Amino acid sequence: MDRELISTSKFLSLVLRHSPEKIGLRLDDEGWVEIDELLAAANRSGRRLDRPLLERAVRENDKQRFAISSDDRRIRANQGHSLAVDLGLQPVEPPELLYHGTVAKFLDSIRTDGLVRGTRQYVHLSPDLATAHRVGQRRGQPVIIIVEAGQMWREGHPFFRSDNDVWLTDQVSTVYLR
Ligand code: HQG
Repeated sequence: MDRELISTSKFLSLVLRHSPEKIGLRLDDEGWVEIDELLAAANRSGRRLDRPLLERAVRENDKQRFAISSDDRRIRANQGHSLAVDLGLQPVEPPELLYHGTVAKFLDSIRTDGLVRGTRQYVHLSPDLATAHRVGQRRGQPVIIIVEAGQMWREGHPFFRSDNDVWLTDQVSTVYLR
């Protein structure tokens, strides 16, 4: 992604995951917003954004963070929300192991409390080591935690997979961490 797309992706993440009210928007219960309304609100707030740029930011997004509705009128974030939105995801059996990228300074707390979702709606888990590595790297030297997701599932913990292949669950107790 070039700089303009990265900046646009960050703006869309802020508005579509966390703080739509910052530009005077409201998401519907499923996290969608009308694209025309989003463009108008963005421009009113001083953000230059038009439909072609928005479409590039969705299409060329490195993590496919956003989705446009099938009628081309609405947009939402695929995951990462702190707002309570219903993504309509059905529980799905995860692979035996999933991965969580973090940094050393959180480990003591994670060993005590397990993985907690913090401000986000879910704990986010990666399907492979390389992805978890990239997630951890956002905060410094990455540390990877292995999650016994299959065992969790068999013991009744729901898992969801977002449209961009991020695994989501409510929390991970220490007994499932390696
Ligand atoms: C840590 C990005 C202390 C956790 C990524 C993480 C992902 C604890 C941080 C997505 C803890 C939360 C989510 C505990 C967890 N004590 N710290 N008990 N349990 N933590 O950003 O998973 O680029 O909310 O390890 O790629 O890092 O935004 O979650 O370090 O997919 O699309 O608390 O966000 O995607 O941080 O990242 P975050 P995350 P995007």
